[in-house]
Amino acid sequence: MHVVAQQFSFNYHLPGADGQFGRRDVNLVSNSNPLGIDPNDPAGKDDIVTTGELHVPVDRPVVVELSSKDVIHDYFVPDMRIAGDAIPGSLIPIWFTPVKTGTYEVICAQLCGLGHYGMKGTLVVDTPQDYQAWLKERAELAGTQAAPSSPAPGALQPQNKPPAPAASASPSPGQL
Ligand SMILES: [Cu+2]
Repeated sequence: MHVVAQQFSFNYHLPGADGQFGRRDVNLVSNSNPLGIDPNDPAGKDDIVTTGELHVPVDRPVVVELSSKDVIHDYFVPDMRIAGDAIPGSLIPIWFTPVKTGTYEVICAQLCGLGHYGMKGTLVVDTPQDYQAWLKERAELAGTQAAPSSPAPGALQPQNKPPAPAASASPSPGQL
């Protein structure tokens, strides 16, 4: 998945049933399209975009590509000792395998601005069944709404090149 940080939230982008991420273009970024997903790219039709709470299945490796739309943030899951900087213009791969179901706090671990204190999220580690149910629910939500329901800050001014699709991301086991 892609984790795209911004002042002051984490956006999540999952490839959907086809396993392919839709093309992203910084010129398409808007309040209703926080990741700039190209509506004309068939690969993006079933993509899942969400913010605030992310679900992952237990006992399966999760590969994340971190990036940022503005300043340097850091995706940090203290309970799992997982952290990685999200840097504008860079794609930072991290991976982890959650081994215990439950709800875990996500925080930003870089002092990224006035709203830094509120830049929190939730990572829910599901059983495989619960994860499938969550995916289905997100897909249904995406299908019934014209746009993802994630509020974006008014001062959003992306200045950096859009991140490329994650096809070639290969995490190294030593990198946490
Ligand atoms: Cu931050």
